Amino acid sequence: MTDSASTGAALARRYEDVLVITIDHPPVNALSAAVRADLAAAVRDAQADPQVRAIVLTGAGRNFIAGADIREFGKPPQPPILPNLCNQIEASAKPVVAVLHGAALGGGLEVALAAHYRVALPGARLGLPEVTLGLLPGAGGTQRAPRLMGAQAALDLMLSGKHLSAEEALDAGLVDSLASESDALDAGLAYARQLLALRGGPRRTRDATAALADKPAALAATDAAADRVARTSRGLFSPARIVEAVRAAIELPFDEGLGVERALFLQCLDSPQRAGLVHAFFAERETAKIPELKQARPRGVERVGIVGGGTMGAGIAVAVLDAGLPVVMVEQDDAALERGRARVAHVYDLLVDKGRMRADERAARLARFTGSTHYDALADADLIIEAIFEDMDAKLAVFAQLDRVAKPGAVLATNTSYLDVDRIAAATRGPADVLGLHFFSPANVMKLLEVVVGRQTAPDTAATGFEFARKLRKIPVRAGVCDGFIGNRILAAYRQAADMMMEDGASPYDIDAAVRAFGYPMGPYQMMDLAGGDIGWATRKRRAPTRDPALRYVQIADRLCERGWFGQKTGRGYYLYPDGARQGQQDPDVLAIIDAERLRAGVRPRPYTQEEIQRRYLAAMINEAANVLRQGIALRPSDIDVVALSGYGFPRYRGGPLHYADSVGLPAILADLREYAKEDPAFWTPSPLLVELAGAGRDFTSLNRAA
Ligand code: 3H9
Repeated sequence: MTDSASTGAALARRYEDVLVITIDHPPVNALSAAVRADLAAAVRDAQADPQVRAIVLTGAGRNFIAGADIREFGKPPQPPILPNLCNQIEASAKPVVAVLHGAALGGGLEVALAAHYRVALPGARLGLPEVTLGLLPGAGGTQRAPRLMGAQAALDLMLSGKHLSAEEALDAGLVDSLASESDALDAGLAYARQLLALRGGPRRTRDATAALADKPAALAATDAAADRVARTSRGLFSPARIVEAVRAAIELPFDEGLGVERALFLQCLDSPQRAGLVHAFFAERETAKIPELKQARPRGVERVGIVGGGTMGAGIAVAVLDAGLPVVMVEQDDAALERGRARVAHVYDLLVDKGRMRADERAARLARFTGSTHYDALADADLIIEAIFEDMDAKLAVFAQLDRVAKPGAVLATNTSYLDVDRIAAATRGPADVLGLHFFSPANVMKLLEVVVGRQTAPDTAATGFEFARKLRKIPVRAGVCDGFIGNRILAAYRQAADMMMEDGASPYDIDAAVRAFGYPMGPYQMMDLAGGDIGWATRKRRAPTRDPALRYVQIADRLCERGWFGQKTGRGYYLYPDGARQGQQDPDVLAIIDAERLRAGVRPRPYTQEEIQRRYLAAMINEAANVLRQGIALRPSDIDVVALSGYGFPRYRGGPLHYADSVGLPAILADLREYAKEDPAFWTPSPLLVELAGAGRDFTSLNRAA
């Protein structure tokens, strides 16, 4: 090292004839305006400095560069814009080597593709995940990636948003070499010195021709991708634009292709889908910021006990085993325990059969699993999760046992989806140690975890729930105690709205189609058929004595259940499933039952447009969400959005119900609710929070900022 010239966010330091530029912009070196300006200045200065013969680009901390600064989207662009910076790097007269470690994503990878050589360190993750934010790689990525890896592989990378390991990136042609050093500076200097020794000069990606040499094959790959996108992208805007940009890379000279990319990028940037997806990105990172984590440290969790080996218990066991923790499962008898063990093993068997897991990995996970029919086996557990059926008395009996056997300081959790966690906690001598951990089925797959904090739950117990979720790579959302917590409580409201529309004239098929057209993967009646009508039926029967008589009760679901039509598992529900078909067919008998119910209830059916179905469904959802927020059951609006997105199929590009409400405008939602309330004030009365916000000209986003 000889001298040093420091800028703010990009530090330039010369090591003899090699200038190392280190992006230093925590937490992830995102390419903010300051970073771009500093990087541009450092590259420019290097051209003029006769002592510099090569440039190494690297990132400080754990990552190279995680991409454009997502927080700048939607604000006026500040020069230099990233595509120009990439062109400037590529135009350097001195060779530029990018050393990739940690995340080299989006604009970060695009900077690397504009460099002349790329070296990846072990553990590096490379990707162009812009599609997950409603964008396309807009700094030359759609033009340079196909020139290095071919159209097919580039399309796969950009349309999936997946990350490649360093080895995969080498195989794909995205990087030139894997470093054996784990230090980015050493690796970069070694590569640059070798390059200079071999008299290697700039080698520009824009000039690479080999990967696109077979033009008919490249065009065929884009045609196939266009077909696939049309079939599978469910209303998403950016995937088709990505395909268009890659086609330009094949057909047009480089600079013209860049022009096409820029125009398409700006279209994506302006789209409401981009706003929804970026909202979802940040919302998912906000949920873990809870007051309890500021007040207390989580307790250590090394051993986990699970009571119950049914679908939920087994799914939770798999999630815990996958996180590298041991599990002891307790069931009431040997047969039930054996079924629980078999369910766990079955998940891994399927993965091995599909080639997604090696047999030795399966064996290692199962080796961490033990079972017992005695509660005493839980004496060592730091966290015990009860996952038995939804019956308060049965749960109270389990918690009485846990109270007896759990070691001091163990956290006791219930996986109930709606029962009163405070009542369960009160059955123990240590209610401060009790919380709810509401997993979603299949528990080893679904990302959402509602962490239910009861009246007496201690801060360190709540913090432990969040830390445990992090270990399991789940998205934890803090929920207060109420019937159904956040997700199921809001679900009950919009299902009720759907049922009322069904009795008033819309068929379940109309409602499902409208909800799918909004962007859900399936409608509420398809969902009920999939989950099994018997579960909801049992709940309704249990709740019948305490049902609010002022609320309308639609009995159509009960009529189907009385016939044993529980959905897919019985071959019919709202739909028919002949010969075990997964895709349901409309059932005239169901329509006849609905007609009979309308007669019985004295309802004269009327037609519903798709738009009206969607507006009522969403209005019910948003109104209940506002009540959930007002009562402090959710900490912030964006937490509710995350619950809907990651647990209930709300279309991600719409950002979640409350982001959607803001985009429609709260006065419009309120006007709908007031209109519907004329028919049925008990159900449709607007939430006082909604009235207040709309009256003050505010939106839900303003509450996010305040949270
Ligand atoms: C793009 O590049 C467009 C270009 O093609 C064209 C431009 C013209 N910006 O996730 P973490 C924050 S689009 C701003 O918890 P991890 C994040 O919010 C971009 N902030 O850490 C969080 O903040 P806080 C394409 C960002 O270790 C903190 O960093 N790139 C950005 O679990 C830590 O994040 C992507 O889509 C950003 N780009 O995971 C990559 N990224 O602490 C997006 C993160 O206040 N990022 N933050 O809550 C990721 O996938 C993950 O953050 C990463 C680290 C894997 C990097």
